[in-house]
Amino acid sequence: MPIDPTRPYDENNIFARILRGELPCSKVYEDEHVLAFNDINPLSPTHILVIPKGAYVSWDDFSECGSAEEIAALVRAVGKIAREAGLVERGYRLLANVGLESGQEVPHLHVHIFAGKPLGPMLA
Ligand code: IU
Repeated sequence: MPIDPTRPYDENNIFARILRGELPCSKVYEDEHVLAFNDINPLSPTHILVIPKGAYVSWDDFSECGSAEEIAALVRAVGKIAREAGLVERGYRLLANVGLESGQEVPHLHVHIFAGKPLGPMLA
């Protein structure tokens, strides 16, 4: 079910539980503000999710309420992860779903990194 991004942050969403260490993940990267892990149901050979450690539902509240440090950390982490995974030469795609019509399923902001095959047109 797509989530409503105007709802308050759900402290028990699956990514909050991963951040608290209550559930495992296949970790790719971590720093003070960011965690990244392999998507459990990859849609491309490389499919990584990059999330802020702060409690943000989507790009909407993050872009409005996130600190400059948190925002910079997320942006820099995405680039670093892609570079370190060797994705730059062939290219990659970033995606952040926001709310109902995007199909966002998990109500904690996540940036998808897709790579490893020709990704085709942007929208179905
Ligand atoms: P979306 O943008 O909210 O649609 O993406 C949610 C993603 O989270 C999706 O690609 C799932 O496969 C992924 N995911 C995960 O990696 N681990 C989980 O436990 C759950 C979802 I639930």
